[in-house]
Amino acid sequence: MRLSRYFLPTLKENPNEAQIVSHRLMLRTGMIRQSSAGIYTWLPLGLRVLRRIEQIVREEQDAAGCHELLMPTIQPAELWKESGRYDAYGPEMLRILDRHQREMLYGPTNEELITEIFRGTVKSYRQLPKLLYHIQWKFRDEIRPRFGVMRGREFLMKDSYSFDLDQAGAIRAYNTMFVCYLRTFQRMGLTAIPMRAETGPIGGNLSHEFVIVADTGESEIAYHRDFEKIDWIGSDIDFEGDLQPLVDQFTTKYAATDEQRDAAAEAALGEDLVTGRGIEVGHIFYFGTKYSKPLGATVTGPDGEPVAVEMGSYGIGVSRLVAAVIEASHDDAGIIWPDSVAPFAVGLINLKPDDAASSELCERLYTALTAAGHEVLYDDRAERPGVKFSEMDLIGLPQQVIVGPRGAKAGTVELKVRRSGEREELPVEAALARFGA
Ligand code: P5A
Repeated sequence: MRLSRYFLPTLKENPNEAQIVSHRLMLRTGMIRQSSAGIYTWLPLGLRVLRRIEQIVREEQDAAGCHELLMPTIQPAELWKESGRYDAYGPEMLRILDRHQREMLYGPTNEELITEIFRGTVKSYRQLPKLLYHIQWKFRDEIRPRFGVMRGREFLMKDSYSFDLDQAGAIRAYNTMFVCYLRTFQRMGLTAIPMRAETGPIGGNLSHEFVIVADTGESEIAYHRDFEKIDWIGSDIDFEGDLQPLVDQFTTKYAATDEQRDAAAEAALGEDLVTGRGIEVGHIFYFGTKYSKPLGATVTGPDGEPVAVEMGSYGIGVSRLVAAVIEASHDDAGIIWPDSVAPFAVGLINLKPDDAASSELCERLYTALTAAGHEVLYDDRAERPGVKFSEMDLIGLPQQVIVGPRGAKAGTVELKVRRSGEREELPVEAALARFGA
């Protein structure tokens, strides 16, 4: 991508309305624009990151045996009256009348809708278990939308739903998602700590929040140091096998929110206790028959009798994760994207586009890197070098390739690693070899 043709409306100054670093950096780098309170447009750079995060979430859901579908954003109120949540959800729900005066709503979550789909299609226990998910926009009329996409009113969620014949099956599904979540966040370079949680308006009696550690997190947390070993969950998980022992390794370790903290347990941990702040990026629930009973989602069991199916739901804040990754990975100069979610892998800086040798070399590098499968953002603009350096650091691409007239003449380029700041001058061929090009 040539920066001269791209749409990257960066801001020189820190926007006043942004109180936390991710919100500030997302506005400054031209990733998002506010449309109204808690509602944002995703500009090209932001959308790239959102899509990459979404894709990691999707791949890990698929690997866990979850099947993707896409439910609508607008739902009929009747279903929510059937479950009893229409009134219970209160003013957070955006209620809409269509032209026939029918009551509709913009979905804040989809338990009712998926249960309706299930009850109309699955009739026998032989068709179980089922795990379904979608990645769709939600609307919650939050009383205090704030911190940009961290707590928006419109936000992108991945929500999965499990259907099982009995509680043992439902717990298996819960464990599958539990492990799947650890893998998902790990791929984004995040340490996600599962914490016992309240079930709130979703319901049920078993629930975990997945919280990542960041100084600017909304809530205080305390946990066992072992949670920082994020690679203690391998990539070769057998989702068909018994995941309970693995889940137990996590759930038996100390992890507590502010309200749950236990002074005695913490004293016992001694050096192993870590305190910090956390951001909730995922939340899973087992709620049994809370929706299947009132909505009549039953299957014929092995003995021929109807059984209300056992359900759970499992959410990931996809748009929130974009901000959460930034909270966890930035410095004074700007964002530092982990490779797995970076909007482009390489930033190519042409320090003097009106120098023929520099521009020729840049074109060659751009073509070769792209051909080797790297996404390159090429700063070909006629801007001062200082502006180019600081903007490239600000948007935080993992690798930079810097070309100036002196190097172009000598056949060398400079490589810079954004995270460490390490710089190295190399012959062009050696630099290309680093990228497998
Ligand atoms: C689980 C999936 C649910 O809604 N129903 C379907 C269940 N859970 S939840 O905890 O309420 O939300 C799941 C995740 O969505 C993110 N999230 C938000 N992100 C941005 N802005 C918001 N206002 C917002 N509200 C929830 C969180 O990451 C949460 O864990």
